Amino acid sequence: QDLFQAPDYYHMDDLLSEEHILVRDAAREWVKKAVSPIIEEAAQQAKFPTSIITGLAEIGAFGPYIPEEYGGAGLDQISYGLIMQEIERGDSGVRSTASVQSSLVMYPIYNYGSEAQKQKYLPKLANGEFVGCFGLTEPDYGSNPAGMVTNIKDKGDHFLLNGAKMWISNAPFADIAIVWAKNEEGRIKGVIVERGMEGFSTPETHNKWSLRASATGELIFENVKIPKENILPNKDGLGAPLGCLDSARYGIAWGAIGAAMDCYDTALRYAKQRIQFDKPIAGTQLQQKKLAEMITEITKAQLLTWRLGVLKNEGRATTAQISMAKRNNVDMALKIAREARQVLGAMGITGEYAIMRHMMNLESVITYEGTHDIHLLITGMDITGIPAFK
Ligand code: TGC
Ligand code: FAD
Repeated sequence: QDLFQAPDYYHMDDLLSEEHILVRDAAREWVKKAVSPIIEEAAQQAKFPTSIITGLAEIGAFGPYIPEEYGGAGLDQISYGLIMQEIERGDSGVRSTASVQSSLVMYPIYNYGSEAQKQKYLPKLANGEFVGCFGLTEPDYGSNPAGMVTNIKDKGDHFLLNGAKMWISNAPFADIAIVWAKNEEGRIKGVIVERGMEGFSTPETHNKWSLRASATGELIFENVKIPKENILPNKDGLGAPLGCLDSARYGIAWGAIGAAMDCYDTALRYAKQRIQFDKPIAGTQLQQKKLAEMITEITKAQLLTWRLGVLKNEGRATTAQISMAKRNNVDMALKIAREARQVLGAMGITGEYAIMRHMMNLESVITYEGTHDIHLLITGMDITGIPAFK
């Protein structure tokens, strides 16, 4: 049974509108009903639970901020964040699916696509009929996507796409892929690749110890014929995929709070019930230190992220501000997961509780969408004006 009680130490709910609370509570209820009962088995079996796709669409997790005329939920950025928080409370892999679909597939089509592309893809992505993926990372270019070698060549009435992407969430079953590739001038373009195109394959990556309920794979392109109308016409250059990452990283900042909340809530309940030396372990100073530090860090992250949401709604959130929140919150959640696991003793290593699954998932979350180091370097560049990457 899912007993989750969300911590709200500083009355953050007072800062939310009625709509935010309605959207958040609907997502919370859906996670309790549809994710919590099945997610442990899906993770143990390393199988993406396809049954959740319709529910994700119903709670507005596919394109929360995409206008309703294209099938999106037409919500603001705080509602988007709250949905991600609730989903990641269930599992980071499920949140990954929603993040990729919304911010890495629908976002570029909505912001850089033609009207025909928006009409063709957005409503089907919003209702879950189509699932998409986003190919930026390559075997030799992870933190440095500017070096990518995947390329398109103009053949008159079409392009030919060649290359490979690696570590791509949703790749094994995605209906479409937003792929970033260089043209003959070395300019990065966004390409919509559809499953079934000749020369396009998506082998699955096996043996992960992290994000086991999310399917990860490669995207391989061998002379794939791309119709010219499948190129995103309205933005090119590295800034195009980086713009999508801003939106996804913002959602992850919220999502990580959800995972942290779940670990804290579980550890608190367990510590109050677990008797050792004739008293609850929650009554010992050592366990109180762990729990008190957890709620302090969650509260700080909630305040940081809510403020970021306000800035995002006003169109003022910068890439560097988003990096700070992604980096801080994922690191915070991972540390809380490790501490919470210890509070549970041996029980903490079993699938009876979600903590170890959260901990292992967060090892991917701290690496993808820009590693912990890269986000620190983005802050460093922002405050000094000097990029230290190169
Ligand atoms: P740099 O020279 O700084 O910038 C290149 C061009 O981009 C522009 N730009 C932006 N535009 C829009 N939004 C942003 N946030 C932008 N940031 C930069 C910039 O103005 C420039 O424009 P132009 O016109 O002059 O070309 O680029 P750099 O090569 O020095 O790289 C900077 C760095 C290291 C920060 C960047 O490469 C980076 O963020 N690397 C990390 C890679 C990464 O995060 N990959 C994520 C892959 S996707 C993923 O992990 C999905 S996981 C999904 C899930 O399951 O949830
Ligand atoms: P590298 O870039 O090789 O980094 C290795 C180490 O070196 C890291 O610790 C890094 O911080 C450090 N490092 C790198 N450069 C510097 C520097 N200049 N200074 C100091 N340290 C540095 N990508 C997609 O495009 N789409 C997806 O859907 C997607 N999903 C993913 C799902 C999972 C489960 C995982 C694990 C990854 C996914 N990724 C995806 C890839 C992810 O974005 C990359 O793994 C990430 O950007 C890091 O690249 P890398 O793994 O090649 O590490």
